[in-house]
Amino acid sequence: MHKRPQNKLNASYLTDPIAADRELWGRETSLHTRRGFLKKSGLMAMSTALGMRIPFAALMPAGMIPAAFAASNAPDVIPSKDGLIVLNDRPLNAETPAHLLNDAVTPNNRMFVRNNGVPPTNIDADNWQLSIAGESCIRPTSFSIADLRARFETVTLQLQLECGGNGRSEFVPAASGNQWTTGAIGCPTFTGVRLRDVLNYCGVAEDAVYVGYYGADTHTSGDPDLDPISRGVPIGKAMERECLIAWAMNGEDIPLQNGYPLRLVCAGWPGSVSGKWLNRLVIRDRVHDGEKMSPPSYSVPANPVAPGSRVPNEDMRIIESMPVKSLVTFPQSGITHDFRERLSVNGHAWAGDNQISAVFISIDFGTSWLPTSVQPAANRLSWQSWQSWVNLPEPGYYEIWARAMDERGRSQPMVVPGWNPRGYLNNACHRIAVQAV
Ligand SMILES: Nc1nc2c(c(=O)[nH]1)N[C@H]1C(S)=C(S)[C@@H](COP(=O)(O)O)O[C@H]1N2
Ligand SMILES: [Mo]
Repeated sequence: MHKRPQNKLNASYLTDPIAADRELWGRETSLHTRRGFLKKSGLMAMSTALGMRIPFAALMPAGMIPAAFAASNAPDVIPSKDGLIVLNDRPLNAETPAHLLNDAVTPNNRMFVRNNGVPPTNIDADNWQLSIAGESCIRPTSFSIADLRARFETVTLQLQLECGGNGRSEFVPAASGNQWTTGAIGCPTFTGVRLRDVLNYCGVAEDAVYVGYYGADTHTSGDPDLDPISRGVPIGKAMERECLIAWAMNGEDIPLQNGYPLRLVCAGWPGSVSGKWLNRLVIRDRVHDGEKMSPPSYSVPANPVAPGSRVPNEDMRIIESMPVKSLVTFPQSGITHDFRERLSVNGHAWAGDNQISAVFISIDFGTSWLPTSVQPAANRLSWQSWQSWVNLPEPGYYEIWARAMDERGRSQPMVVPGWNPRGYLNNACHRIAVQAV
């Protein structure tokens, strides 16, 4: 495999009109002259490039170019993964195009892969050991997977995992790291035992603060003394009923790239807290200090900063619950549709530790919003599916935008929110392109 070539028009241009301009027309034309309206020449140029009219063009916000231009290249191939886009092959990082996430429960072959190091090989699941230790562990113990099955109640839950850097590609100035667009999210079912049952069995001391994980993957440098990643969660999160030590995904062995044979699943928080190839947990009397646990990793400025700022580590906070977000998973961006027929639209929405209260869609660049019907979650920390339909009034270019709101009334921004040095937590509305004919 190879590194993907940069898309000529990558998603960051969606929010950088000058760069988009330069890329599209070979010069800086100033696409828009006043807030909310495209300059006529820019508008015509866009319509020409799209090859169709934009009926709601006057409503298109400044600083945006059509979502149609963000379509990605043909996917690379990863064994046992279907149509995922490889962002990096060493370590392997691959995301799922939105239209391949249409299932209510994400299939194993469509679950994104985010590796920080090199996965273990020659895994012997029958002899896999998980040790529980740490300063605040009263009875350090080691378990085989058979021990876990025998000693604790087995539970199956549908749980959303989203990388903290999902959406990073849209930040301007660009943040380094995998340039995820929208596909570092999935919501399969996981089967295993509750983390808290195992921790309680091993005895959680009064002074316990955090639970950290270690996995069997190795550092890309090959140095055996370095961990690729070792993160964790505060003890309060670890003790929630939904935190699992899982050996199955959708009723099958967890795929190798997703942590076979055992992984931690602490859903609703950055995916990085859900350790793969799990072989050791530590109950800590302090905030866990493993690799990528402290700022600037998986941290954002405690207070908003200007784009491009340098932020000292002491001014950063570790990310906890992920923000409200949604995807349009049907139709696929770029389709052609007969404008006389209504168009079904559906997708999913999730909100970290919280529930979704509503999802709205817009076909006029966010000027008006239509309600959708939102399904209840399978269980806490599972995404919720939504359905709706639209009528496109006349032939031309349209975008469908989705916007979710959580139970606390917080909704997604239409533009990329708070710039941060590492490019985390972009929960801007998902946009797809549709051509009505
Ligand atoms: N041992 C280990 N656990 C890990 C990682 C890793 O590289 N090694 N990556 C983390 C990150 S950053 C994310 S987003 C999720 C991704 O899970 P997935 O690859 O199953 O989608 O796993 C987390 N757990
Ligand atoms: Mo991640």
